[in-house]
Amino acid sequence: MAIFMRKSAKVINHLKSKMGLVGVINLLSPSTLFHHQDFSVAAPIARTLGNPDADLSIKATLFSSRRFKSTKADKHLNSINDADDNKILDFPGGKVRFTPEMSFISESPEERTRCYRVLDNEGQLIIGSNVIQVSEELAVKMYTGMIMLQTMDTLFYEAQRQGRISFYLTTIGEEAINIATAAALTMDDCVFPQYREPGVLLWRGFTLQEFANQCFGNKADYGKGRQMPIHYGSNKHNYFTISSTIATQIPHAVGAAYSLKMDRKRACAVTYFGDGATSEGDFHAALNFAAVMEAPVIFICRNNGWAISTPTSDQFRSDGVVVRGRAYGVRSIRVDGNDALAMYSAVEAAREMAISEHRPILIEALTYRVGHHSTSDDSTKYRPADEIEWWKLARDPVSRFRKWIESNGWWSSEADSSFRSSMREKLLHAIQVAEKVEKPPVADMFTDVYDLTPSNLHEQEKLLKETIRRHPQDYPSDVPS
Ligand SMILES: Cc1ncc(C[n+]2csc(CCOP(=O)(O)OP(=O)(O)O)c2C)c(N)n1
Ligand SMILES: [Mg+2]
Repeated sequence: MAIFMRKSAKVINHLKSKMGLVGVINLLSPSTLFHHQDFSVAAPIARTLGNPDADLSIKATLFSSRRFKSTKADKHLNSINDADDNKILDFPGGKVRFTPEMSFISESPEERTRCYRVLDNEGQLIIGSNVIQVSEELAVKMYTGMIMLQTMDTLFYEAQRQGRISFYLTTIGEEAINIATAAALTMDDCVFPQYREPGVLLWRGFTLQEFANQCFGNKADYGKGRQMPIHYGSNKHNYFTISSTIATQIPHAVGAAYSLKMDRKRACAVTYFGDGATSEGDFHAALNFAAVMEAPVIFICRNNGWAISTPTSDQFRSDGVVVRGRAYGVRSIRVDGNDALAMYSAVEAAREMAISEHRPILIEALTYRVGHHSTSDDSTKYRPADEIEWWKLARDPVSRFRKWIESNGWWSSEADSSFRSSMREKLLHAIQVAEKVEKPPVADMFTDVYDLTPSNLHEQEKLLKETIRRHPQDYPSDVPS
């Protein structure tokens, strides 16, 4: 910063009339400029220069020049003064050492990346663990959050089986990833979910009634019944609406993260996705984009072993997802996704790094999809029942966390059964209310995209209404026109 000020003092007066602020900023080394604290210095200088759009032009200039910065790989080589062209290739992307050895990089590491966990199978804290302290109040809130999620899964799943809602998809086995990651974030962090993360929205305060309204697609649903059940979204909770099209949310999160950085917010974007989503081009583009633009985004991959009926062995040949981070220059960690305390600690640390260091972080959470993919699937057709049973019983994240809070004296069997039954009652009530609320009118299907509805949509609306009139038996009678 001292260099910045000295350079500025000498050159600013000279350049003031000729180039304006943009020119001055571009002369400076990007590494000096892009630390968080540097913005506060650059802005007043710009104002002194009499630039009315100072804040705006600084932001635009700072972030656009950053694109051309080279990678930081091998700092040691960069510090070597010896310009021996026979030993080192001074490549535009950074210096590279020559070698006479013809050595291919192995396709697999000698040891698979280890998995960070802090609670053992019996819910005991592993001695020497690197863990972030959790208070009794937060731990109990996390546990009860997981119970609420289980209750939602049980009752909505039953409602689908009874034909009361058209579709559902559970998070069974992935409760810890849902709740513990949400607990480590703040409301200013923008969430870009896939579809198996309703627990994040639940943690943020979306009510049981709001969940039920969406699943029943009634008039109170924010999407006006235009999406299938479980496609939640809430502006108020900074939770972007779910899109079933796999992986589309991942680049969106990077763009949002970049915007948060430009606005100098102390917040990050967080995106969730499954192992299957990593086969989409969007995943790769997003990681690369985030690394180059140094966007404060946390990528949380729920590697649950399956993408509907496709096992991970048919999905990728790398050591899972965590190793992709290094390929793109993204710091990464593999975590036991069934250990709520480890997930909480990893996300809290990731958030701090993402925001204060302006960098993306990739977290691969190893877990298992205990339920069927959705109510349209029967997973016993393609995977052994004992595999499901083992994960359901021996590796259940909720009972592991319960053992830990009970061993701390923070929870009891009595508290457990009374909480579960009161949750069940509240949700049953919400379901009954949601079911009775009127459906949105058919006309709503054709609004909210265009400012002025185009003629082809008018035609489609007319045609649909005529068809309903001619074939009333094929359409629900409780939907107003
Ligand atoms: C672009 C796209 N391709 C295919 C599908 C069909 N599809 C829906 S879910 C899914 C599996 C996704 O698996 P994963 O990302 O591992 O998430 P999980 O369901 O295991 O949580 C597929 C292939 C889709 N919705 N979108
Ligand atoms: Mg999966």
